[in-house]
Amino acid sequence: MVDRNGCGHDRPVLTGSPRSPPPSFVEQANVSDPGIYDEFEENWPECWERAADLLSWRKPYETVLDDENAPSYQWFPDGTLNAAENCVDRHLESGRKTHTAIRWEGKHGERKTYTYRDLYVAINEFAAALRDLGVEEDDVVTIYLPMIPELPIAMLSCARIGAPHNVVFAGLSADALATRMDAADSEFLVTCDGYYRRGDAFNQKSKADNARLKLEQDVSTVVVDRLGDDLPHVLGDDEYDYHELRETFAGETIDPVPREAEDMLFLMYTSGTTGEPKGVVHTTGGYLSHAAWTSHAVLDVKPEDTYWCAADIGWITGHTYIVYGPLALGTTTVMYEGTPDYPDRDRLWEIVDRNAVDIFYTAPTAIRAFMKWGSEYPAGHDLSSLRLLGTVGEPISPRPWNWYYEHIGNEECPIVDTWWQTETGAVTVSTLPGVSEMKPGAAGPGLPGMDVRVVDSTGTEVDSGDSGYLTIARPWPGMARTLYDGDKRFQAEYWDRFSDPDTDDWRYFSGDTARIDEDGYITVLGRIDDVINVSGRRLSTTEIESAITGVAGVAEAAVVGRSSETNGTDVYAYVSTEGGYDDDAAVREAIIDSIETAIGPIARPTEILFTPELPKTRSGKIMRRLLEDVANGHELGDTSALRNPEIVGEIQAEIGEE
Ligand code: 6R9
Repeated sequence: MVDRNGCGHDRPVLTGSPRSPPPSFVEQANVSDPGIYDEFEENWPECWERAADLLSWRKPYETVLDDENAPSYQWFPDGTLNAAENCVDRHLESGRKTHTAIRWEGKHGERKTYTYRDLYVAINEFAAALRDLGVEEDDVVTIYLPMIPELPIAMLSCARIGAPHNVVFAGLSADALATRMDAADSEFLVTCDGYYRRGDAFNQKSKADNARLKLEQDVSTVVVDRLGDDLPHVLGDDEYDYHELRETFAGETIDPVPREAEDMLFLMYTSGTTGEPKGVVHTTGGYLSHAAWTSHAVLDVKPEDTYWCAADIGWITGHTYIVYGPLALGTTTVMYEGTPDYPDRDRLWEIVDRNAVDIFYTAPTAIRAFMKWGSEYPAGHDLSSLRLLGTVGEPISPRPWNWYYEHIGNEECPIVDTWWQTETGAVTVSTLPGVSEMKPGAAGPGLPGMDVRVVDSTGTEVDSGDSGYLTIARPWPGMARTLYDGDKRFQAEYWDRFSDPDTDDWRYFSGDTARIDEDGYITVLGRIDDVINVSGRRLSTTEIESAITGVAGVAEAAVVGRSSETNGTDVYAYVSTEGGYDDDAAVREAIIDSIETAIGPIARPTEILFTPELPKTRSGKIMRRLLEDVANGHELGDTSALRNPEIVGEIQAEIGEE
């Protein structure tokens, strides 16, 4: 742990004071035996049977891991199963027919509840409809839907008939949809007329129509009517109404297709280093085992819980922790259509209160927003049902961590800071909430069975306290198997950097840098491209950001490099302050002081620019690369994929005035 100040208070530290899991949590935790780490270690890879055994297999597997063709590993390769059967059918058989599977909270206060039986009926009927449209096993079905129940229904219907789904986040553009459908050779699309954004009806179908015009292949399209009279639409050739299809196939049942464990369950496009999206391939047996296991061991999900992962299903977090993990365990998963501040900034806490949510999982960007809005919003609601909190997606620095712990968890809920990626499928690095001490600012050690290593540029493990590249030296069940555009790119993107094929020594490289402490806890510092070189010294922009966000009054910060004749690169900081703090001069001084204290004068920014907001992607990640272009006066690329594109112009105007 690094605490250069010794005193704490509002000073930046990389990790805060450790906290033990509350005894009341440990008593009831799914996993509370610290021996689990040794148990996995001594019994690897068979230890992963614990994950696979959370599922129902049609044909039991005999082999756990086949590493013959590494790094194309195969997990449980001789077993067969069906993901939809695991997420739905088997819960009916175990007497949970009337248990709520999905609780949907609509943007304007509408609510819908799907029991496991309702979900069963829906996915059978829609699976029958898809088959009737010509979808065969292994055909890729693209789903372009916002957070409405038809999204998980469509995913599970595809899984039922063995058709891999390719969910494209609803907020992405027509071009992005077309690129992904083209790359995946997808001839089927499930979309909707539109959805509500803020108060307005937003036309989704016109984006889908534009995408289809760009494609060479014919595309059969199913349209869900979300908006009714608020946005009338007409169906063209080869377009079908979802609700009519459901009526046509009412009462129909479709036997779940047994899939080999290694058969593709879905495809998910994510951004890569080259700008060409990468189609990450996930399989049925390994992915589902890892999703279920981590929901059980890390998120402590129990069938009787009401569990809420406040992400969007259009990204991997929603796939694994809104749909597959929780439903495989037979729990109640909450799905929320809207934004955290609509109609007011207490919307999420109102939902937690009314549904007596047990587990809440969100992203640091949301937590920083809650902190900025003020603790009076959660304080107005009864959050005592909460038992566990989680974060994912970005590093969380100690200040927001502590705010979350105190104001949402009432110092009674452990927080799991879960590091993972689209490519890892499910959580890879995190504490086990019923076992491990938490260190605010550090995600934790690798999960049992994971071999996470922080290495230098030669692949040698760094000493504790040092930083390096975050790699994984052993395979795991939920790992991506390949990229849809080929094994070659898969190997080049993730394996070539640190592996030695001659000795069959395979190392997965995450693209992240991290520091590891004496207990093996990992603090993610950023992507490799977040490292800047100032006067020959390597600095992590994330580390500087952590120092800035440790200052009272600061809400968020993004640090980028600006080319400089003297230093090679200068530190350029964008900062947004909390409401109520408008004395920029005082905050500026405190920021400089804080950075100099945490890292040294070398990291002192040459420029600190105050802005009301930072530009963010729709999944909430700060667009640092764009800010870097702004700082350097470069021409900007397409900003339409941002959640708040208008802020970029405001920042440019501000810079221009200086
Ligand atoms: C699940 C998800 C992956 C990248 C990853 C890393 C960052 C995710 C994090 C974290 C620090 C955490 N990241 N979790 N950084 N602490 N707990 O977000 O997948 O969208 O593919 O992003 O997100 O940089 O490499 P994905």
